[in-house]
Amino acid sequence: MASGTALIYDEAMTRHKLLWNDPVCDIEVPERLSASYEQLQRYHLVERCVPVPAREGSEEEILLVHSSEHLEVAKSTQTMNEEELKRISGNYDAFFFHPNTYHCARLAVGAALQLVDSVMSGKVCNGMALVRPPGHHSQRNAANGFCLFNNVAIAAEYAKLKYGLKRILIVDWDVHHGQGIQYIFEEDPSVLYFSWHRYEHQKFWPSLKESDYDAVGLGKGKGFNINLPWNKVGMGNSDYLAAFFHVLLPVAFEFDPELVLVSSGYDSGIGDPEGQMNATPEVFAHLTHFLMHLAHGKLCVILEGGYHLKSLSESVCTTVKTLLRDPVPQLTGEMAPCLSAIESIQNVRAAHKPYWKWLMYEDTPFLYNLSTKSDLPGTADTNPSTDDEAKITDSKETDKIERFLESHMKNVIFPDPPIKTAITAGLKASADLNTFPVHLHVVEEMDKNEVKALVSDFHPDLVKANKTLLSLGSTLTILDKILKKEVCNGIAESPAASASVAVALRRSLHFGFQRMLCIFVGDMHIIPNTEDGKVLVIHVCKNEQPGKSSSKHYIVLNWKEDADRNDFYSAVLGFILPIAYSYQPNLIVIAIGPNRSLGISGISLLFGLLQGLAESRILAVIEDTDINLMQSVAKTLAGASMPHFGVHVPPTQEKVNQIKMLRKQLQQDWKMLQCSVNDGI
Ligand code: Q9C
Ligand code: ZN
Repeated sequence: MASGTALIYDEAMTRHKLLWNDPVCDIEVPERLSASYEQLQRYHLVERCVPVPAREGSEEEILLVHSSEHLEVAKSTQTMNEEELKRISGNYDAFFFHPNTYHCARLAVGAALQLVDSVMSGKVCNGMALVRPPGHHSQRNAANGFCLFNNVAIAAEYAKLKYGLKRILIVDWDVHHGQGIQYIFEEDPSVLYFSWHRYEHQKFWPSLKESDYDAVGLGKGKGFNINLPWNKVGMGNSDYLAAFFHVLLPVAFEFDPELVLVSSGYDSGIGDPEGQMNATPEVFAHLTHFLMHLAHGKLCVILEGGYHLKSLSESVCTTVKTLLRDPVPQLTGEMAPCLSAIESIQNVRAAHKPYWKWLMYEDTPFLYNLSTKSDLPGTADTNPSTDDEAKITDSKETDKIERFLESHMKNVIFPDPPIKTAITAGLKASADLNTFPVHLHVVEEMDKNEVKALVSDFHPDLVKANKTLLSLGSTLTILDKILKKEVCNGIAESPAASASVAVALRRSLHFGFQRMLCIFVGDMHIIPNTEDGKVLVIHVCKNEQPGKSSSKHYIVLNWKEDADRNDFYSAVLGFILPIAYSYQPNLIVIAIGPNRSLGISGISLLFGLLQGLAESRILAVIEDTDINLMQSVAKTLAGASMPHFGVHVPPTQEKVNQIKMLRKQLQQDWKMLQCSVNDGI
């Protein structure tokens, strides 16, 4: 299984620039590329990546997407003088030619293809290409919106042709609609295109009817074009996460792509003069982390827009850091999507209900009367986001944003990469992890008397149960490594998981942790904790727990998964992750007990996705000794490879209803659960 992250950068792509005055185009500057690369150098990320050279895309490759007329026009600009360049640029909406433009655009195409080749050949697992000019607006026969050739669309066609791929996902998180990509794949069910974009009821460029949520694709391609229009500016971290939880990720898991391409524009980040959004650089780490769980981790990130140099380059860095599997930085501020975002999410879910099984039983009606519809254009500065960062944004004051980012990023990028996993020697041997090319930290079990001394502080009653006491050894040693930040995460075996967890929680509380998320999978007698609010319990169990129903800090999720029915992903994405992100834990404990109701792939997915939280601090306590389970959890936590999470099947109507009811009951407390405005707001 491939590991490693490719980085493609060629200084030659800075040689395309605007030669005359044009206030529309003057933000697309060469420094976008050089500043991003320099920031990667400063964080010592360049040296951790596999350098891959760019190359010129061939004419044949460009013709996979574009007309020969378009290619010839582009080619002819190489020898033009400034006057001719200016005249021909005027034929397009927001584009400028320079004598070097054609060469740079061919390098941008070739860089994207080199990245696809590096990932598909197994040379690396994922990677990023820093390219100019960008691509997603360009069309078969036209340059548009700073784009000449559609780098990402060509990469998708190339991957289909050269590697015979049948399913490619394109995620376009640029703040503009990549209408070029939409047009190219509109009728193609083998390419699923997702784009969110500033829309403001069609007031925002490119102001197209077909950028709205009801453009779902054409003919055989129906359902494979997903537009999520933002009708207000100021969208922030929680709005973007809600879009992933409630729209993109469930569809993407059902689609099961073989390769994921990102049209990676950072004009959707804070400070950008075009986007006027509020998302901070860390959010891109989370978005990247989620996408790494698809297509066995085969992820190609290709630069599009991004015009605030500081915001752009910091976001590029959080993306690359995540591709390299460093811990994902914690988000700050209240986690709750704004009303306008929820309305957009509800509408796109309603539009796609006919095409995706996961939505089949959801009753999400269209909202015809949007609360934001009456907004006058230009009053856009009112900030709908509830993020506490929101206050910072004032579109004009980019210096202020620069200073904000300067101090903000100091708290975000922490110097102790990469993820290290603690296990005991016995576990390492029994799960056959010896040939495991990752950072395993083998620990000695704690001495029995030491355990006794520790436990008597917290749970004197447990000291009497000698057998239980013995089993706490590995849990406590591993927890201590996590608390002392010697490792990120770890796996403990314990024949008495729930007792081990109770002790671990008390110890972590004592250590100063304020919010601990504790997920129990299987039949376990959960020892109740007294410190309400500091522990959030989610119990995933086969059978109803008599006398227990869900409350704010104790959530019961009855879930029965047969061996051949992998439907837990819908509960993870639509329920557990939103709650976990609302809570923002600083430690996660996952206990796997007997008679568990989930398959190995469901459990691994849980571990994988929750790693985005609590700076990846996860303690796994596993009661049964299923070697395959141990191995899979160890691999997921240590990030050796992206395990295959199995083929995902849509949930039954019964399960959908169950989640819907829980969502209704809990969304007041856990706001990231909201995906429609009718139920309960
Ligand atoms: N009044 C990318 O981010 N704005 N392109 C045109 C016309 C063009 C953005 C405004 C913005 C293009 C790749
Ligand atoms: Zn853009």
